[in-house]
Amino acid sequence: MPKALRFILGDQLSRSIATLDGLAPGDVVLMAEVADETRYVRHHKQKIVLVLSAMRHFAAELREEGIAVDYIRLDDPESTGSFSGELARAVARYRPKRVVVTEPGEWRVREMMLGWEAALGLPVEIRDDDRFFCSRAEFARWAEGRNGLRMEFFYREMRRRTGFLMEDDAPVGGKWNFDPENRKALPAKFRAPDRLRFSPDAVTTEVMALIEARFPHHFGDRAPFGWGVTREEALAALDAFIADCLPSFGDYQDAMKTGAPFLHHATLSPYLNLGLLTAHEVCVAAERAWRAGAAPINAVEGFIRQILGWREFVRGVYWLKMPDYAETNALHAMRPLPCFYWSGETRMNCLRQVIGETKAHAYAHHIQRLMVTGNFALLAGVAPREIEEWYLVVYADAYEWVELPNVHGMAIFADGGLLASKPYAASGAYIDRMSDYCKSCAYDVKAKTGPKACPFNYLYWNFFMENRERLPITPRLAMPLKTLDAMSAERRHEIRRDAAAFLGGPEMDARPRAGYSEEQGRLPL
Ligand code: FAD
Ligand code: DLZ
Ligand code: SF4
Repeated sequence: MPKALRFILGDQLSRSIATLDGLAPGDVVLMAEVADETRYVRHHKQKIVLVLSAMRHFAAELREEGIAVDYIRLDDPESTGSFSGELARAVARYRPKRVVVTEPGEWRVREMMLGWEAALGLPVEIRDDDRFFCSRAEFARWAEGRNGLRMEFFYREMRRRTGFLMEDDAPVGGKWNFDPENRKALPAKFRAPDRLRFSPDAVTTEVMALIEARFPHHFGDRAPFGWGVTREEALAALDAFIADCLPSFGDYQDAMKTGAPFLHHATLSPYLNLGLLTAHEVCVAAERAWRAGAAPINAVEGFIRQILGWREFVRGVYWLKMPDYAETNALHAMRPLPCFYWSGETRMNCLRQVIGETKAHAYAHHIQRLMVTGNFALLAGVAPREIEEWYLVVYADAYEWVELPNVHGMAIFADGGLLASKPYAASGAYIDRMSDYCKSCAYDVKAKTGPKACPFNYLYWNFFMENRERLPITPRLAMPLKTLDAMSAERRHEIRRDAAAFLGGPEMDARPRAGYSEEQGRLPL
């Protein structure tokens, strides 16, 4: 009889996971591919392949160490299809004295976990997930008594606490934030760095065939699949990023270019979120590059801020505010998600490019997510649940703890300003400045109204007219609101007219089109 049954979930693939602390001879590790997790949303095919292949490799590595692993595969005919069901079956098989788990990344799974002790009739120890710099309790203490939660202040606290990029008690280079030096447009003759991609091995190829057979209608292309599925590959991806991309990461952080989906971005989020890399080792590698003179401070500070700041901050907000957080809808957004989010078929070239790359790679970088697909959903007033589900489906790195605050709070302002001080609303001019998309678009980015005008232009002003009373009073919105107030009645009328025509027109069709199967969309299971 094992003393402990240790249950490791699909995004807990770290050898240092708390579940394995104190592992003793005779203990059994349980891992389970379960149907419920593969379809609680219709994940991108590459996301499921990545998770299941990484799980299989992780189990094999534990076994090589001599650890007893009971691994349930998706096609196991006896499988109950759920975490709770598979744990109950394993408890019946092994009759352990206790179950050990680490807290999960999603509220819905935590609710499940809290019921296990009573359902199984034995102790279930839920351990803190110590792979983060800031525990849930520490974040709650930091947030207590604060009027607004602002990432920048949290980040400074984390820099002090961890010592990253600090000299004594001061930030290196004399500033906390080097963003003013970042975010340049790409030079005309720019060539994106070559990126390390991984060929599917036998395990991944087997999972790809399984996923194609079981989920042929899920969103996204199954191939080419270039993600790493082991810790060794994730470490190679980290090394390649530090050497080839980090030096220019800051400069081109906000740039977008047709045919260059990854640019200088890390593409490490799927590995971080699965547990194949730790946030700590990624930040250490970046700081080491700066100290060795291999990358400038604006790049390294900008990169570390994303991980030590934003990633920890959104997780803190998620656990502090759930479950009510997901229910807020501060801007009363009610529109269904247009069909083109699934098909990519739209005349708006920026959206067509970003959705196309998302289908091809289960990836888009931050500015594409925030300022193209997110910005459009914000301006068009897409209902929070509809757009949140899309983001949870389509990206290889999407788990609710990180997806929800980024979409609900940052992209669509549905939390009314808890996470961001103002909505990230932008007109076509921003997209034109940061990308080459507008040059090949059916719409004219310079035209403000009329049938050829870029929809982002009139939707932007329509957004401020529609939401003026719901927006926070902040100096950061002073400029657009001043311009709006000075706008003539005639121009306001034109904007409202064009916005209404567009929002009621064919681009916004939310019904599946001819040749576009309902199965491909987010429609109920
Ligand atoms: P880089 O740009 O190279 O950044 C480095 C690392 O910083 C990332 O790997 C990531 O771990 C971290 N990071 C950067 N920004 C954020 C952020 N805002 N929140 C959390 N971590 C951050 N990230 C996810 O991991 N999962 C999601 O489901 C997700 N959904 C998003 C939805 C929207 C609408 C927006 C605006 C952002 C979302 N992000 C999400 C954050 C960010 O866009 C991705 O982490 C990033 O694009 C991943 O690519 P990268 O590894 O190349 O990142
Ligand atoms: C995302 C995912 C998928 C697609 N499949 C599995 C699975 O079969 N088994 C598993 O343990 N985990 C899977 N996951 C990751 C879980 O959804 C994730 O652990 C929870 O959402 C908690 O964050
Ligand atoms: Fe997008 Fe407008 Fe530019 Fe077209 S013109 S690519 S719709 S921003």
